Amino acid sequence: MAFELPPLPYAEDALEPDYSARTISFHYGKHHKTYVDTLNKLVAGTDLEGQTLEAVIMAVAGKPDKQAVFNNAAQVWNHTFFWNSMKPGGGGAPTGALGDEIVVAFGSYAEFVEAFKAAAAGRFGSGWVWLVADNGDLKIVSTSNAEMPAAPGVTPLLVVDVWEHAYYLDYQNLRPGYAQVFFDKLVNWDFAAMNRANTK
Ligand code: MN3
Repeated sequence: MAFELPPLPYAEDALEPDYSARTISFHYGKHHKTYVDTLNKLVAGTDLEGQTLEAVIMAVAGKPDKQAVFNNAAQVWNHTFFWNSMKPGGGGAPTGALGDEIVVAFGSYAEFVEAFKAAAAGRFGSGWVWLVADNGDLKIVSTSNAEMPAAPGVTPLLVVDVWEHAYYLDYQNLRPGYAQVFFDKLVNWDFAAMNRANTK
């Protein structure tokens, strides 16, 4: 069975005005869809066909002759994770256990956001910035292009897409401003807290 573009967890205009329907129409409807379509073409007729997305990613990671498969499979996974990292009416400091952990790890929510913005600004070219649980410790990590945090004991909790296509229509070149709005208005802490709980 071919890979399918997962449904968006909200309507395309649900994050207006902070993340526009126009951006989502391209980012989800074109970019994310193209990764799915390309992946299906690349695995057709190979022993990867019919496997789960996660199994394909694990099977080809680190193999230079399978770089194109990895790039497209990882980008399918990363984008689905990104859509779930936002929600209508999101944003603001998290409450509960995850909120307490962020204060312990970063000093305050504001300091966490500043550190995340610095990681976003510091990612040269295209990539992703993640909040992860690293063997119990919360950390901010950034990855290049399609890469995801995959070290043993490292679990992604949420992600911000910092490819230009993720923010250029709404924020032009202002990547840190986009990251600020992500944490002020868009972030889905329920999703991050669920992912954190699953690591315990
Ligand atoms: Mn993207």
